[in-house]
Amino acid sequence: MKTVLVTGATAGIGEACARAFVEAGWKVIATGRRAERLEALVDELGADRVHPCVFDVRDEAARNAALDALPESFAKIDCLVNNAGLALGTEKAQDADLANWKTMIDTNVTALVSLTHKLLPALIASKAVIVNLSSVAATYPYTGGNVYGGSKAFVRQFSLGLRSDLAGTGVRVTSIEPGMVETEFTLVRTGGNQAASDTLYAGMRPLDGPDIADVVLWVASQPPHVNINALELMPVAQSFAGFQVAREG
Ligand code: NDP
Ligand code: 8X3
Repeated sequence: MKTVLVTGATAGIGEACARAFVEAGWKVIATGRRAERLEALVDELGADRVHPCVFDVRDEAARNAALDALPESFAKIDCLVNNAGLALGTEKAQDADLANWKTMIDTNVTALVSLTHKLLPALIASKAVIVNLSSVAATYPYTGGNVYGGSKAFVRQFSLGLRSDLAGTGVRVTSIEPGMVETEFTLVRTGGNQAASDTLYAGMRPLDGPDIADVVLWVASQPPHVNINALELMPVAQSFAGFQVAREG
């Protein structure tokens, strides 16, 4: 039975990935800060199939301690899903809170590369699949996307660079780049504003966690000679807007 490590499995896309992989016959190492949600996943899916790891991905000591303490039955990792991440704020750069910018970079960039670096020897040994959650925001800028989009552009380019470095190892790397997915993402981004989240997704059908989990599982289930480099997806109801022009006078 194969094992996947999913960061940010307490909500949204990561939680859906945990369920989808278990249903497909995998074991899951599920990480996140909210211990009670990970325990609920263990209760639901079984302690033989889910190993909970409670840590803040930005906390190097806690992260390394949890990874060093994986039980034998979860120690060989066949797939890493770097999913934990967030956006904070929708303000223009000139109005943004620098602390929010630093939190996004610490979580979406620094923690992701640190966890990946720690696991790389094991991932090479098992010829694993690495799936990184980027975003359409990596490619298409929008007002207020500033550092969030920049962090996801990093994730996309880091994924492609990893592919290059890992040539010949059998390790595969994929950047998944979704548009609007209704999860706790907007609640987190707006500091807990449920009305703002509801308004964003009102009157249209967004993607949901299971939609993305299906794609992640499909990527991880390809035969060993197939690498999906990058995969961008959106709800049908979401598409592209034009450039803006700041006119004088
Ligand atoms: P959710 O807010 O629903 O879930 C985010 C997950 O990340 C939670 O499990 C949370 O766990 C975890 N997480 C966040 N910060 C930390 C931290 N410091 N330490 C540990 N875990 C952390 O959002 P989504 O499921 O939507 O987002 C998942 C990924 O998908 C993110 O990288 C996001 O950027 C990306 N994405 C989302 C899109 C969307 O529209 N929703 C579109 C494109 C990409 P906990 O709080 O328990 O620690
Ligand atoms: C999340 C999608 O469009 O809100 O990455 O940036 S978007």
